[in-house]
Formats: sequence, C-alpha cells, structure tokens
Amino acid sequence: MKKLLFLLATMLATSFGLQAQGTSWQTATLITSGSTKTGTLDGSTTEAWYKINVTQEGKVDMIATASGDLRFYPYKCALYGFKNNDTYWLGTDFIGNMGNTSTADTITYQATNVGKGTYYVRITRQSGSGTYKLKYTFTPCPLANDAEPNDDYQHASLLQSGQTVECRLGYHTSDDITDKEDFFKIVVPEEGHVDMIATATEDLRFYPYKCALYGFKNDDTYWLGIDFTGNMGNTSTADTITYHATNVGKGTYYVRITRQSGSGGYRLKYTFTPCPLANDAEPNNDYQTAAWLPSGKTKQGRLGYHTSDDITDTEDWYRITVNKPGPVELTATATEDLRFYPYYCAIYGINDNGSTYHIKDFTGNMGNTSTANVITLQADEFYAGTYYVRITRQSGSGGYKLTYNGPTQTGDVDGNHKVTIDDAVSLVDHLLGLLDPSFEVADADVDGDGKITIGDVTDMIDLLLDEE
Ligand SMILES: [Ca+2]
Ligand SMILES: [Ca+2]
Ligand SMILES: [Ca+2]
Ligand SMILES: [Ca+2]
Repeated sequence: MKKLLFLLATMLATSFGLQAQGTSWQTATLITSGSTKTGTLDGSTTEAWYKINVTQEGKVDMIATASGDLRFYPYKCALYGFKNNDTYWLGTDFIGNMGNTSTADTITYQATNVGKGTYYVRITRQSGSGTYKLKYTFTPCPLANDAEPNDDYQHASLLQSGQTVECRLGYHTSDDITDKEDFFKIVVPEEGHVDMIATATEDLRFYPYKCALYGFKNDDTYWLGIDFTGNMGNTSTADTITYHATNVGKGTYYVRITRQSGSGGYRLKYTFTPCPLANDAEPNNDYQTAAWLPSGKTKQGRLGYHTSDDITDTEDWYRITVNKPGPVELTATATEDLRFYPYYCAIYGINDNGSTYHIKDFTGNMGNTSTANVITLQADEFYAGTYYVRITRQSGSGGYKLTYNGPTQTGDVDGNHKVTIDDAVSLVDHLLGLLDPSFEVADADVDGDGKITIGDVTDMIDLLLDEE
C-alpha cells in the first residue's frame, strides 16, 4: 500500500512537472539559477542528475533537503565538469548537515571559482526513500570581466592612463581551464613615470614576482627588470600589488598580472605622469644633430629614459655660437634622480676634417666627481666660432635645464658669416653705421637655424635699435 501511494505520488509529481530528474549525466535535467527542483530517490532510483549552464564567472550554491527517511550520501553528491566527451569530478563534494558524513538529510555545495560551461550535478541516496528539493543559485563575480582570451601579450587589451579596469582571475571553466594571468598593454607617448595598482576581491591573490611590465624588441617582449610589489612585501601572495617606474620612455609596453591562488575580481589602474620639463629634440646624440642653444637662453631637456625597444637616452648635444671673443658660461641642473657625469660633459670645437676636439669639461656640484645634479662650465675667453656642448647622464632619469651665456651676439648667429634677410643692403648699411653692431637675434630666429625672415626691413631696423 505504501509503495502504491508512493508510486501514485511519483506519477502525480511527474504529471505536474514537479519531478524531472535524470538518472545519468546524459539524461540530466536543466536547472536554472534561482529555481528549485523536486525529485524522488528510493531503492530503485538511487541517484539523480541535473545540469547547469554557467555563462560567466561566479559562485555556485546548491542545497538539497530530503523528506521522509530519505538520506543523502554527501561523499557521492558533487558537481562535475565536462571535457574529452565525459564528465570529471571537480574536486569538491556536497557537505552534509552533520558534517561531511556519509548520511544527511540536508546537503549543501558551494564553489566560488566557477567559470563558463555546462556542469553536471549528482545527488545520491544513502538510505531510505522520499522526495527532495534541490535549489541552485548562481552569483556572478561583482566585478566585470576582462576580454578573454588574454593570456599572452598578443591578446593584450589597451589600458589608458587614468583608467581603472575591472577584471577576473582564477575561475575554472567546465572544460578544465583556469584563468591564471591577464595581459594588458599601454602606449607611452613621451618620457615619464608609470604607476599601476591592482586590488583583488574575494580570495584572489596575486603573485607579485610574476606581475611585471615588459618592453618589446626583436619581435618579442622582454622583462624590464622591475616586478610589481605586493602589499605584504615582495612575497609570493598579495591582494594588492603596485608598480612604479620613473624612467619610462616612448613605446608600447605589456603588463602581466598573474594569479597566485584563489579566484575573484580585481581592479587595475594605470597612471602615466610625463616628465614636467619639456623634451629636447631627439635624436641629438652627436654634434651633427645638436640643436642650437642661443646665448642668454635656457633650454629644457630629458635624459635617462628607457624606451620600450631598449634604448636609453644617455647624452644630448647642443650647438652654441660665440660671435666675438669673450667669456662663456654654461649651467645644467637636473631634476628627479637624474645625475650628470661631469667628466663626460664638455665643450668641443670642430677640426677641419669634421672631428671634434675637447676644450673644457664641466665641473660637478659635488666637485669633479662622477655624479652631480648641477654642472657648470666657465671660461674667461673664447674665440669667436661655433662650439658644441655635450651633456652626459651618469645615472637616473629626469628633466634638466641648460643655460648658456656668451658674448653678445651679432646677426651672424651661427658663425657662418651669413645673414638672411629680404633687403640685405639696408641691413648692412645699418650695421656698418653702428659702433657695436649687435642684437639678440634669438627672438627672431625661431627655429634656431641661424636664419631669419622678415618682410619689412623697417621692422628689422626697429628690432636692432631696440636691442642696442
Ligand atoms: Ca581574466
Ligand atoms: Ca586571462
Ligand atoms: Ca635628451
Ligand atoms: Ca639624446
């Protein structure tokens, strides 16, 4: 009689759609998040199978409660992934309400690292018979996902300075793939500082030793020599990691964020801070490419920055013009941790064959040592001519200011005995009429090529008279 009633109840449940349980993973019934399924287990049906479709990373919670004398067997109640055309145990069983014992009337399951895919749920009877309810809840990771796949630099997505992106790591898909690292890239437009901070949620922990910035040369990435630092020191696990580099030059860099353990979301912020001083016109690493430094002017430059393709700017050249014999003075002042190498900072002349000859070194502010953040060069008497100034870095990176003061200039600013104007006769007449024909041409020669262009000679004469 009892068995008949039970059969009747089963038939009724089936006809009302209350019972829908598969008996193998192949016949598993779909259960959606937030819903509850009812089924029956007894001596003839000892296990039930359900399946869930997980479309993003998050937590899976399940609870099954038995009625009557039905008892579950927690050790054989579990979630299964699917790969190679078969299910596989994910490593975690349900837990019985009396602990992880062999019999329970309530069993629960929680997994916090569930990635995308279809999973299979197995509910197993230990003894007795009766109906049960199975409830499934999926809770997505509260942070948005990064664009996967991104497990190599070729698939890195672009980060903008000032931007914070949300990402996920450590989730394990049904087909057995754990997201262990994410790559991003940044495009650095000029010299400056790069700062990054990544903060993990839940139990996700980073591996600072394997979180780093990479440059790019010879068609591949290379480690720049600095890792992220973890908030627990440079240990192997951290929920907050930071990166700071002060010598970053132009180029595209790759950022690698590596998980050490756990799963969760994380926020990654990238900030680029340009060097506060203006850049000099590169390349200028020899006298042939030196830019003109007018007398009485201060120019700004940068040294010591390292580009993504592995080039460090170690020296800058400038051209000065001494238009009549007199004293020459040069001063360079570095910012940040940039240090000059006074022994290799000097003024040079040019031989007839085009080679340079050394005239005088700068002196460092700590004496004639190998490192200085202020260097000066003073000479009482220089012959008229064109000279070249070499500024060499000893260590560090930063901006600097370079000032040149020489004898008062004439119109022949580059010492080639040519002045370009529209009406040369008027100007020469004017110059010849002066006791000391001189003016500061730097204001008119905007590009420093030693030539000036004026449309009206009258304006030029006004300029000359103003400057006297
Ligand atoms: Ca990811
Ligand atoms: Ca990834
Ligand atoms: Ca430079
Ligand atoms: Ca340079």
